[in-house]
Parts: sequence; structure tokens; C-alpha cells
Amino acid sequence: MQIDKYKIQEFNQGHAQDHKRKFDFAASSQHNVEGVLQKLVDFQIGIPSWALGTGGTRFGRFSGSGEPRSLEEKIEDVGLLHALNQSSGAISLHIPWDIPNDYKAIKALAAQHGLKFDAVNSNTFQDQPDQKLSYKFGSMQHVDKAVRRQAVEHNIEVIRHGVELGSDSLTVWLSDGSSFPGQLNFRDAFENTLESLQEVYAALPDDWKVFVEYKAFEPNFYSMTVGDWGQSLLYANKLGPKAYTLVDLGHHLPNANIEQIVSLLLMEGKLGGFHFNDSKYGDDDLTTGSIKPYQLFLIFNSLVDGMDARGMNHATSLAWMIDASHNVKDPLEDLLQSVEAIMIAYTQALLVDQKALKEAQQENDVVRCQEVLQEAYRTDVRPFVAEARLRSGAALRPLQLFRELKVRENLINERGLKTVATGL
Ligand SMILES: [Mn+2]
Repeated sequence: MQIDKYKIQEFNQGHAQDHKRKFDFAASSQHNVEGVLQKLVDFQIGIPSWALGTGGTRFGRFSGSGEPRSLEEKIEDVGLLHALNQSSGAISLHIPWDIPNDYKAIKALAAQHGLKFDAVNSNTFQDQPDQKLSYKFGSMQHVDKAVRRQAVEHNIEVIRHGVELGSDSLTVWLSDGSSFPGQLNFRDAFENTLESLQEVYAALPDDWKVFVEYKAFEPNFYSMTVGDWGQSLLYANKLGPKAYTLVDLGHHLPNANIEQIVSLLLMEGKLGGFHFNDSKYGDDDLTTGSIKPYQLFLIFNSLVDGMDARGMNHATSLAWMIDASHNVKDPLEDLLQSVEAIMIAYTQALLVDQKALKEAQQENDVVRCQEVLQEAYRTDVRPFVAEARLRSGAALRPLQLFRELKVRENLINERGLKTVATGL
């Protein structure tokens, strides 16, 4: 299914008056509205191929209908999202779930939908049917050099696929660790992992980056070999200038101060990528902004402040991606909600009066500091996000149009009622 441009225009015309009233009101009390709008138009969030099907828990999966059955259909799905919001202009592939048969055709299809290929992701957290050695006791940390070698070769193969598609970064998330005290020697596990990562690093093309993603727990429950930002930063620093830390919102212990983490990583020039989701307890993979929207705003405030301090381009300096999995919602609707929440938090952060905040901090005026932050957070910025969409040819209300056009019903007609997205 493809969404015709005139349908979006027709829809927007129907909502134009209402939008204009809200936008004019919101814009009347802000400076530099044009600057903010341009930043919103430019900002793009990568969609991972594995978020397009219904996720599950380890207790079960309740598959939806009309899910993408192939890489081509996954690209089509992201194309639909991008047509609706013009903010989802990249897709992130997972190897081996998404190995293209014909690179040229896949690249052409993505280009047709206005999509780029974001970071490619390797997978050494499960065994594949044709795999020689098992990752049951880890991959890059493994005591057996042959297992480590296999994991390294897999990552190099992922880079090769990425090069063919025009991607320029590799994300490595390792499930390596231990579930019981004494199961492994922490130092050996770290050194084996570092050596393996160094071999992958050596295979990176000159203009590529590697992102070392950390996670506090799960699937291992006693130790994780890349367990927090400190460990990730250690690897990234030891690897070299092409290595960065990647922050996934759901990969922290409860109540971790993520805004402080991203602030310091940016200060060190070592924040490379970002995975959005939300959580109540752990790696819950819930819709971004559904549980802790204030935290999301505070994180964006640190991101904007930290990127501006280094003169970084908000849209292109970091790899922005959603990393979530949906068990009870339509995955496409969920992704539209996530993108909207990200754009709202980003806009609010852009509206923070950084000068006033700095002054209040210098005077130790704690009350004023909070007022400055919450002034931005409590501003209804939705008309700005909608205006940016209008200007880039997207729908004023993507989710509403998704339902009015009966996108899911169309996909079910095309693909069938009982389809299971490949990969998960
Ligand atoms: Mn992630």
C-alpha cells in the first residue's frame, strides 16, 4: 500500500483552520519559531525492522494481522510511517533477520520511499539454525577462541551488508555475561570482549562508526559484560575514535539518571547513538513517552544542551532510533505515537531558556531553575510539531489519518490475516 500525496493534502485542508488557530496562538508567545520549525523538519528517527511486527514476551506472542512478511514489506511499512509524519526517514536492519537478496533492488525500494539505511545490527544473542558453535555461554567474551572468532566474523559480515546498502554504522549489543557468581572471571570476560571488538573495529570502513550498546541485566542476571555506560565507555575509549557508546533508555537499572549519563557522554564526545522506548521496571520496550514523559524531556534537554555546547548538528550527529516491541498495540500505530512523543520532547527542550537557566544556576536559585525547565515542559508544543509536518508534506494528525485511510485493513487485504513478521 502507498499513501497518495493528495489524500494527505485533502486531510490537511480539512484540519487547516483548526491547526492555524492553535499554531498562531502557540507561536505568539515564542521567539525564534522558524528556527525551531526547521530543526523539527530536519529531525529524523530511525525505525528498526523488528518493531514492525507484534513483539511478545517470553510467555507468548499474540501476532497481529497484515504484518510484513519480508524485508521489502518492512521497507513498505516504514515508508507508510514516513509518508504520514515525514520524521521516520530511516530503517535499521538486523542481520541475519533482514539479509537482502538483491542490494540494488532493496536500495531502490528504500529510496522510492525516501528512506535511508541507519545503523546495521548484529546478532550473537541467539543461535542460528546453520551455526557451528553455540553462544549459550556468550559470544565475544567466550572462553573458546573459536566461538569468539565466529562472533567477530558475523559482525564483519554485517558490516559488509551495511556497506552494500549505504549504511555507515554498526550497533553491537551483546547479551554476554553470567547468571551465577563464579561462572566467569570478570577480567577475562572483559579482555576477551575487548579483543573481539578490536577485530571488528579493524574491519570498519574509514567513514564508519561502531556503537557499543550496554544493558544492565537480561538475559544474564548476575553480570553483563557490557553492563553500563562506564563499561561501554571503557570499550569505546580503548577501541578508538570510530567507537561510541549507545544509550538505550530501557537498559538501565530503575531510576538511573539517564539525563546525567547522556550529558557526560556528550561532553566526552563519546555518545554515538540513542534508542528510544519507555519502561516502568526494566527493558519493558513500551511506547516512548507513555510512562515517563518528563524524564524524556529532561533527557532531551541534556541532549540539546550537550550537542549545542559542542556545535553538533542535532539531526545528523547522533543515530536516533526507536527500539521497542509491541505486544498489545498495532505496531505501526505504536511507532506513530513514539515518533510524536519524541518530537514533542525535542521541541520542549528547544524551548528551554538556556540563558535564564544558566543564570539561575550561577545564583543557586533552585526554584527558578525548576521554573525555567517546567515552563518549557508545560508548554503545549503539539502545534509546532504539526506545523513542521505540514511544511514537510506530512499529515497534521498522522495517527488519525492512518485510521481514516484504513491502513491496517489494507495491509491485511494485501498480506493476509495470519502473517508473522520475519525475524522475531
Ligand atoms: Mn537497543
